[in-house]
Amino acid sequence: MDLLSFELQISALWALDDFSEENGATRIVMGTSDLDALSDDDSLPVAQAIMPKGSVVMYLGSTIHGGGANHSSQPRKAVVNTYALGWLRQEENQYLALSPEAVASQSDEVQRLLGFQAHGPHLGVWPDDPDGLWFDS
Ligand SMILES: O=C(O)CCC(=O)C(=O)O
Repeated sequence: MDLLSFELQISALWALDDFSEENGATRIVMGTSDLDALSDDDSLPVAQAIMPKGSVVMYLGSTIHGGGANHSSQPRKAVVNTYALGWLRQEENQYLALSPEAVASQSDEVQRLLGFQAHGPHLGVWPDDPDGLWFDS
């Protein structure tokens, strides 16, 4: 499967205040997945998450979105939970369940599936790579 043929991220944005046009409720460009398409087509519909406090709007990581201008006199508060594939862990803690030798005997692909990989330079890294099992993703 091509790495970019599936979604890597999904976000849930919870409104802690009423979201309105005036206070810049979240705007989502419908049907977008890349900026090139947007620059070629400025007629794509933009939805605005006008919703009461306590509501949630969810969007895929590939969807172009952002906060609107807040023309009210109050801040517009929200909590955003973003679930990104690179941050997920498996249910079983394979780091403790498997010995380093058992992991080392597996292919690189299986080691990655077991969670022995880093997500970028800062997430899931182990300083100094003491057993040689960690590598760049
Ligand atoms: O301010 C907003 O409503 C959008 C926030 C946003 O785009 C984000 O946190 O990813």
